[in-house]
Amino acid sequence: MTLTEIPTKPFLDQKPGTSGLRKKVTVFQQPNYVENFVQSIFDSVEGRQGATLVVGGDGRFFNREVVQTVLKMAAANGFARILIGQCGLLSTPAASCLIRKYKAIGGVILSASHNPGGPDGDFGIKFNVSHGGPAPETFTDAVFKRTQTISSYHIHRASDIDLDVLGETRLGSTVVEVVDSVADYAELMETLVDFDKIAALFASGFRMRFDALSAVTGPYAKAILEGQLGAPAGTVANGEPKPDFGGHHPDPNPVHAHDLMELMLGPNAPDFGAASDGDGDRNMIVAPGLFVTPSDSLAILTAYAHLAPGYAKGLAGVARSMPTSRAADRVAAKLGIRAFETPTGWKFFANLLDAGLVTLCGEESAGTGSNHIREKDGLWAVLLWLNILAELKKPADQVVREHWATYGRDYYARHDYEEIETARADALMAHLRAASPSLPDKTFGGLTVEACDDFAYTDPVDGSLTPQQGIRILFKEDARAVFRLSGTGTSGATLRVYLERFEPDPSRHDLSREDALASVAEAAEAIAQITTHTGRSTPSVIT
Ligand code: G16
Repeated sequence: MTLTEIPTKPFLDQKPGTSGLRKKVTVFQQPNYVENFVQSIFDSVEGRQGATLVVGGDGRFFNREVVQTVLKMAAANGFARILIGQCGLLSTPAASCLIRKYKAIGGVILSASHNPGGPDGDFGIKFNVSHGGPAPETFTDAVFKRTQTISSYHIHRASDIDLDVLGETRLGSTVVEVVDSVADYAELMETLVDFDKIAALFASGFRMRFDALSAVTGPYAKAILEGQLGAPAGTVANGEPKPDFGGHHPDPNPVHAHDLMELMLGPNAPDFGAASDGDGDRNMIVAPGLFVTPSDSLAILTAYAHLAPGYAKGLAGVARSMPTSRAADRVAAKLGIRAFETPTGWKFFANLLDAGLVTLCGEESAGTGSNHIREKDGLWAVLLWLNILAELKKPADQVVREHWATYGRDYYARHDYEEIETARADALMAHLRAASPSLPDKTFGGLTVEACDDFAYTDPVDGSLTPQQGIRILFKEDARAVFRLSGTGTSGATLRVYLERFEPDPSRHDLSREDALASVAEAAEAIAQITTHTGRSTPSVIT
């Protein structure tokens, strides 16, 4: 084994997005590409000499190869100890859990989250810092700067580590420990939700389907739901992680988790349905006959979290990303706790969680989490739902309907226009920004604009300002349209249009989402001229 310094040169033409570097697999396969990015990360980690590092990925195509590279480079860069999930697997929440529990300086997580996998799919690398959450902008900026000047990287020339066998080996003076990917995470879950109550629920005949979409959550869901909680074998569908996710697009929404939707909306629906994404941080909840929007799920968890042991003392507050519906705010107001609206991106929750200002947080993009780690956590959300259902002893769809009856219903939909030309997407946003000041009091699609702005966020903890996070248009009819460009796509631009309308009247809680939101969609089109700008008359995906 030899320690080598390999000359290289700058390689990145664009700043990484909200969740690290995400590109096509073929881009990552270019000579030195992975090595350059990993070295740029390591060069930016202050205090890495002698520190512990967590490494793992979601098992997608190229995971195993990149894990070996990261291990050999971490050893050559002075880390004293590396914890790597068995078979190179760690869900994003499990990685966050390990970083915190073993006081690691951070973790390298290999994932492109909900993006498709396989040789023609996507790959990604992100760095989470010592609190277990995504690196803040200051760190990612430093990494990007480094990618512009990099001239060499360090690597141990050694044979591959056996990732399948638990235990310790050495790379030079660095200890590499292959750890059980599930055990520490499962132990943490047991401190938060009542496993006995959930086990009793399953023992009473309660049935669920958890669709892991052939991604990383399968082993976690099988071990916890079927293993520890006694759910019948087969409760977890598509539970084997596959490099191409078995052809699934591992984004837990009604479009991509269509098998689960069909089952839950059909005559033989079990009592509860759930799905998770590529790296296990997102979740989808489906009641029999009823898709629960992520925004409603956050609101319902906020209302009932105190029923689970980890939250029995009540919540400090709740945070949601700006495009997430305002359903959680209504619950916070009733509970008398604080509610925060942050830009899209989990990293914005970290300061609020660290400062103890919030206990729960969530996003319309199917992320829900709490102060137990610093990432969103798909399986945790499912377990908290199960705990609540076990306590309330009511069917899941009844819980949702009663919630609407109490707080009103926030009809919600997201229209995505994928892979549009970046210049056209930028032109649409520029048009909106320019038009914004003249919109108030004008009527579109029967709705009158009350106010509009380009969302800017001042972090209440460190005072930092994050401008231009999306155009919010508020209508006098208690409706809202939000426009922003995705930060996680890998080709062209994705325009997201978020439509929302509040309905307090319970006799109008059974409209279809299309009907309820028709006027908001019409107003959004009239204001933004989506068809003209994108050349598309319909969205690529509606969730
Ligand atoms: C990432 C962030 C999330 C954020 C999402 C937004 O999710 O971690 O906090 O909501 O991106 O995606 P977009 O910019 O495409 O709307 P993930 O699950 O991809 O890591």
